[in-house]
Amino acid sequence: MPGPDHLGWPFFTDRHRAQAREFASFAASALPPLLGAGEENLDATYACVSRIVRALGSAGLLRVCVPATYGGAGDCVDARSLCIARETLARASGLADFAFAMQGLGSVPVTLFGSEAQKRALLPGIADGTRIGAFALSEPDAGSDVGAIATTATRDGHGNGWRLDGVKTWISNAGLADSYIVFARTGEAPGNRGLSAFIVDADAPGLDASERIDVIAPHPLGTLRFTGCRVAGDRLLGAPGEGFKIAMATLDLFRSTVGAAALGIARRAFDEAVARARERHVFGKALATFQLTQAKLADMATAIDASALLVYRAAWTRDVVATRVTRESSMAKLYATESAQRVVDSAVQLWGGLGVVRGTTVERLYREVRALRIYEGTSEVLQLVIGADALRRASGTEPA
Ligand code: COS
Repeated sequence: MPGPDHLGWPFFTDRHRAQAREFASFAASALPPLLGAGEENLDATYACVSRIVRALGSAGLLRVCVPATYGGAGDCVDARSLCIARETLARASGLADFAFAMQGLGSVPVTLFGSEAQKRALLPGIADGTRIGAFALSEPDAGSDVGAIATTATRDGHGNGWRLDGVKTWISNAGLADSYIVFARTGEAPGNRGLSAFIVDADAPGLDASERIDVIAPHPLGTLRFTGCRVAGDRLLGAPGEGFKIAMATLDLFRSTVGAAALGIARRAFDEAVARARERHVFGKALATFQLTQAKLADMATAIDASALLVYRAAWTRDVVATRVTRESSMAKLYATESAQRVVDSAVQLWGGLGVVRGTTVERLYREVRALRIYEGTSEVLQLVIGADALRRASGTEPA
């Protein structure tokens, strides 16, 4: 896999370029034997993700998810490193990207808001791949509308513990994770302001994580049911009522990385399209010689570069300027995922009938890219966020 040219852009340091090489080398040599029949059935998919997490951990590649003090790589979690990792892994395998991403999403709330004891308990295992993480925000009636969360956390009357009741769904790594970051209503105020976050161990009494959801690009996904689930008082993350802020700050970081995964998928689709256009002959000449093909490739290449600019602008801004990047990460995810969908669709079109045959790479990419426009903020929610920000800026009331 050739090194992407964009690593020469001024957003990156030599450390990022070295990381990109490490992830590319893992994707090229260690990953293929781990994938096996990962899509054959859900048991195989779950087993495959476990294998990938352990291997990423053993190779030291999960260290970028965690600060150095707790077994990680840098002083703090670096958005550009996460984006490079996801771009590189997604280019090779959606499942590998997923396995990596969840280690970050399932631990960054602790990195950003956890107590020293919580960080020491959770983060080293995330960094070495011996502990699998998960992030449980969505519910059957609360996905985009976080303020509608109905899962409750009430004081359990025993010491300072809590009792969780409710249902979380669309939870990646449900049934596989060792612990979940769970958002629940503690009721300090209505809506967004009455939520709190908890670290809940997989074996907590009253937690059922057995229900799986089978999606078009299989990955470990399921529903969590909490019935009088006991959580100790020291598992509250941050302060009561801070849950919405914790969720949004985590998503500010991870939305750029979803854009990066989309970028990796788009790059792979582009490679496949170019290869097909050069090999395939129609009307007596290579598909690549037709101007219509070249126009398609031009649109794909331009969309890829524009996505890369938005993704790494957001990541660089978070790392270097260190401001809130709600707007930048929303733009990066919105643009990169929407355009990756079009790039993959064009690649399928260039592959013709073979493009929809189960088992071809572009067919897999077509299934893998779709969910990215939905999870961690639908395209429509991101449009709302960007639009509201634009209006605030115009009226001079933008957030600090
Ligand atoms: N970091 C820190 N604080 C943040 C924040 C962030 N990124 N985003 C919002 N906040 C704070 C705000 O500053 C505000 O605090 P004050 O009330 O003290 O001013 C508070 O949180 C509420 O913010 P806001 O008014 O912007 O929230 P909205 O109710 O308008 O947010 C949307 C609505 C739709 C934007 C939000 O619920 C959202 O992003 N939903 C999508 C969630 C999602 O991605 N779901 C997918 C499942 S996760 S896999």
